[in-house]
Amino acid sequence: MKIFQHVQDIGDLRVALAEAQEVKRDRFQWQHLGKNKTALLIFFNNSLRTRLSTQKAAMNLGMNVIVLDVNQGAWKLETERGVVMDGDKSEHLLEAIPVMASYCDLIGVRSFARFESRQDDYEEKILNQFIRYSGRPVFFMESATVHPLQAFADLITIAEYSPLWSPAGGQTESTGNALHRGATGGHSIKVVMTWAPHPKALPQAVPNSFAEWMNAAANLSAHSPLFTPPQGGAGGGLSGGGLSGGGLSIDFVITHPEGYELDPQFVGDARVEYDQMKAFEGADFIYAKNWSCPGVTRPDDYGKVLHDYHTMMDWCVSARQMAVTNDAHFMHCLPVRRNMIVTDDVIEGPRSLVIPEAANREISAQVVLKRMLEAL
Ligand code: SN0
Repeated sequence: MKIFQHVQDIGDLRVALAEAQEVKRDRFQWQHLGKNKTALLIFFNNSLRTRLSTQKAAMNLGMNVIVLDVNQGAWKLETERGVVMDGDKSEHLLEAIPVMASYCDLIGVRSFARFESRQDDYEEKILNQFIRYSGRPVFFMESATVHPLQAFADLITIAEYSPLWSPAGGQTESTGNALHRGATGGHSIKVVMTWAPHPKALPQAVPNSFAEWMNAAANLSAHSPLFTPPQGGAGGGLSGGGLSGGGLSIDFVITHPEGYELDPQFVGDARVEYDQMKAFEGADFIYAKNWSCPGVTRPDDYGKVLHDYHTMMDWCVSARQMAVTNDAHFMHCLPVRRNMIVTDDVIEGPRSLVIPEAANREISAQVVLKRMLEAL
């Protein structure tokens, strides 16, 4: 793997999920791969999980890690060509990238949407410069439009907490939900991504990637079982047997107020439902996230918060909405603002998965770094 940006970069999701379980079984078995190799993690924005989990994943693989917080001690970087650099920016990204690349073997970059121009953000101007000028494999650690390490961890988490899936050291049947009968004769799970209020304008990267990965998983599972639970529990991995009923399929629904329509390239064939309560009915997984206006149906409002959040508080996920679900699990990528996105009781409740979901960030990062090391 040379670039990790979109779901297709990881290849067959069933293989990737099996590899994730293999990592969980013994995360230190590939230390030879990373020996004398260096990962450089570059942050233009804040991070807790991405920084720690990616660093840990690289260390599990025997790598050295260098972390650079561009805004804390590095020269301020100019990103545009043709600018007379007489302001506060001392260095150009076009020199900084090849220099940084000369000290490492793999590069991870975090650079959020700037909301200055929808076109610049959706063209991935910054990350594409790293791809073009570094000559190194580049993995996206939340770019302007995607957060694939999060979405992969989310998929791993959904697989583990789905009915009948019992990976090594993970969940057992008893924690799963009651089963629905799916259209294909197997069992289906309903996954609902819901917008929730927030005081600030947040990027669309997390919902974009979650939608992209869920659609890919749903499409795959419509044709053949996506999750084939490992038999006997202990082994994990590809050799697992299938479910007699044909495995699990995914019914994916997105709910948000009008104006927050996500980019069609990510929404794909997902069902969009503007009535949050209706969307929640019978759900097995609730995935909450705020995002600012994607500028799809309201181009002039790109990157804006569309309404005073005080008027949107009925979208905050609470016991009221959870009551109409199929005893759904609650998920959020974190950091989460309590009693804006979700109430204390729901996030602290027995169906909340936010901690195992965050723990799976180490696993998704390790699968990605392992694939990149194997391709060096
Ligand atoms: C980021 C986002 O994309 O929404 C990172 C999530 C992984 N979240 C924030 O910037 C939250 C900031 C805040 O003040 O709540």
